[in-house]
Amino acid sequence: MEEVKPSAVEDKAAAEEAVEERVAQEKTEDSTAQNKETEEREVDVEREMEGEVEVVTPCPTESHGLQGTIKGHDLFGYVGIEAVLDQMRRKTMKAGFEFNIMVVGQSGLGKSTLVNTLFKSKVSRKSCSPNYEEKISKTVKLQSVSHVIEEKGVKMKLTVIDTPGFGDQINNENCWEPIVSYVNEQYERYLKEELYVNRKPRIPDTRVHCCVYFLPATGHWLRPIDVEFMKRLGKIVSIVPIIAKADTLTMEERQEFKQRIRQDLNANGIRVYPQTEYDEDPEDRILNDKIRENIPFAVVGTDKEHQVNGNKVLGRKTKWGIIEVENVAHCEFTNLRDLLIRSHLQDLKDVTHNIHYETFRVRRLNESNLTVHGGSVLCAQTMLFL
Ligand SMILES: Nc1nc2c(ncn2[C@@H]2O[C@H](COP(=O)(O)OP(=O)(O)OP(=O)(O)O)[C@@H](O)[C@H]2O)c(=O)[nH]1
Ligand SMILES: [Mg+2]
Repeated sequence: MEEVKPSAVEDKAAAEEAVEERVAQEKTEDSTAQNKETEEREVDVEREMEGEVEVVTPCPTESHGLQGTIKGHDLFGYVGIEAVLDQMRRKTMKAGFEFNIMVVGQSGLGKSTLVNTLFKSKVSRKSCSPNYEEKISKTVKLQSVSHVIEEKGVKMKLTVIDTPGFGDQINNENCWEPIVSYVNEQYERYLKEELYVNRKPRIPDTRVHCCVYFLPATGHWLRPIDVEFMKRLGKIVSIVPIIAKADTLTMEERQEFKQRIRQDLNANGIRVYPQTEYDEDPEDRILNDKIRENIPFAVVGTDKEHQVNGNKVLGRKTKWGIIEVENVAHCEFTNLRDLLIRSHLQDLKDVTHNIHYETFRVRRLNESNLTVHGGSVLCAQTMLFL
């Protein structure tokens, strides 16, 4: 049996005591450190509240002075930038917007009917009214009628500028002149408003955003009056040529006529909307190329509804059946409506402002020998009023 020496027992007891002492000391040190840390954190919070400490949030991308794009997945959480679209939508809905459309073509080509079909309301008065007083004169005299159309809370002030009498005279020489003058007068008006020192928060916009030119469905080619009109007006306004009363042509005649018109437009250097040079990006180009390949749209207008297979459709009833205006197999009315309202309305306004009005503005300011440096804008305004 092994003998336990007293000294060994004493040693063990002493060692155990030392361990216990060290653990106790460590515990005390730990709690002191914890207390210190807590105290320090409290001081930080206090200083932060007093604005003394700058809290720096780590940045996911270092830009080093270069412009970078921080995409949604790089953000720490939802910021809400996309809500700006709702804000813009709400503002536009409150303020509404203006759209001014001009219709040009010989009497009886269906201008009023087509505008009423486009906006599904009586926005253009038909001239074949039995009331003599209401009969429109047969000289080129421009008439503009405005209506506020509201759909799903969005208000649009639509102005239809009619040109009764265009091309109706025996001598149609210079019959486009009143129309050119009207378009330029609206630019002039806008320019004057822009040059005021105290401008209106919103300048009333009477500029022609689109000119729909009605070609009679002759099946031949462009007439000299069509060429002359579109050549001149194409430089100052967005022109959309259409074949009116297309129900009078067979499908083959329609295709041939369209082809011939496109050739004539090219041969005469006529610029119609949408112009290739104003396409903003490749996506725009693809969409607009499809439109360009298909112009002028062969359309049919009506203000009557008929029953077809139990559904009410806009159409023209003949002895042989109903020509459905909104049926793509019957005519290209929906292509025209899509272009003017559903896909390109804002672009038509942008092209008017950024291209046509801008060209006019530069020319007018140059003509008046004006500069727009600093205070000389006032001088521009004074001179334009003289
Ligand atoms: N076949 C056919 N007739 C149409 C079409 N659109 C209109 N019409 C008819 O053509 C006639 C003249 O239509 P309007 O819309 O008054 O023609 P407009 O060009 O406004 O005539 P003005 O105001 O005199 O310049 C009316 O009897 C219409 O019903 C169409 O697409 N096809
Ligand atoms: Mg009319």
